[in-house]
Amino acid sequence: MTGLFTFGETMGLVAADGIGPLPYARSFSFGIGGAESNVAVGVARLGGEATWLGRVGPDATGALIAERLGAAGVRTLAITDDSFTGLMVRHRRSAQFAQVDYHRAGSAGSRLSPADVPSAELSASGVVHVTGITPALSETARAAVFQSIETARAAGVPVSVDVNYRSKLWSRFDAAPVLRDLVSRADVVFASPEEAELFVDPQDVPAALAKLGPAEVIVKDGARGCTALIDGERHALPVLPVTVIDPVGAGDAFVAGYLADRLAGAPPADRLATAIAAGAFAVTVPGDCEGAPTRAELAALKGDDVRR
Ligand code: KDG
Repeated sequence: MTGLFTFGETMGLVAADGIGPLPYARSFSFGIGGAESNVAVGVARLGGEATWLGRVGPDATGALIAERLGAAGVRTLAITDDSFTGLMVRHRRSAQFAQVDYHRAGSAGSRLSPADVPSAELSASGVVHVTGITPALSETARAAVFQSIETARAAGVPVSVDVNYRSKLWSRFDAAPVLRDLVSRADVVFASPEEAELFVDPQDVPAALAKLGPAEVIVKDGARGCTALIDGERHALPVLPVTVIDPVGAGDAFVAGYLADRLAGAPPADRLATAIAAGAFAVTVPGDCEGAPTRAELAALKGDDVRR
C-alpha cells in the first residue's frame, strides 16, 4: 500500500443549520466528523488511497461512520467497542466562528490503544498521519499515537502531524509538552500560528518548528493563507477568494490536499497550491468533510470560478 494511513476518533455530528445562537436554531443536520477521517476523505476525493482506523460504538452512529467513510472511498477499519460513539453538537455563531460541545469522555473512539494499530499495514503505507487531538483523549490513545510514530519511523514511513490543539480537551499547560514531543518526531507538520506558539518562539514560527526536527513545516493561517519551510526553502501563499459558508473542515481539506499531492510525488509548490485550493473549496460547503473537492472540482476553482 502506498497511500495514507491515519487513525483517531470520528464522532456523530449534530449541526445546527444556518447561523446564529443555538437556542434559535430551527433545524439540525446529522453527519459525522473527525479531523483524521476528514483528511482521509479529502485524500480519497483527490484520487489517493486512504485508510482510516478507529473505534466506534455498537450503535447507529458507529454504523453511520463506517458507511459514510466507506462511501467516500476510504478504506475503513472500524473496530466495534462496547462503549458509545462520541458526539459533537456544533452551531455557527457567525459565518466565520463555529462553537462545539463534545459528548465524548469515555467514548469508543477514546478507547483506542496501541494494540489496535496494525504495524504491518502502517509500515507499508506511504505516509502516516496523526493529530494532536488523539493524545488528549486517553492514556491508551496517546500511547497508540506515539507507538505508531515509532513503528512508522522504524519502517522509513514519513510521519505527518497536524497539531490541532483542542482547548476543550486539555489545558495549554498539559498540551504543550505533548504537542512539542509529537512535532519533534514528525517529518511533516501542520499548525496554526496560535497552536505553534503554545510550545515554540512566536518570532518565526516556521523556523522554530523546523528546528524541532521536521523537514516540512506548513503554517496554516486561516484567511491569511499559509507559510511554509520545506527542505530549507520558504513559501507563502494567499487564500483563494471564495464565499465562506462554513470554515470547519478547511484545515483538514488543506492537509489532505498537501498529502495527496505529496503521495503523488508533486513538488512542494504544487502541494501547497493544491492545499490552498482544497481548503478554499471546503469552506464553500457546510459540514466537516462534505466540501472536500475532487481533482476536477479543484481545476474549476483554480480557474477562479467555483460556480462552474
Ligand atoms: O477539524 C474539524 C474537527 O475539529 C472536527 O471534525 C472535530 O476532530 C474533531 C475534534 O476532535 O475536535
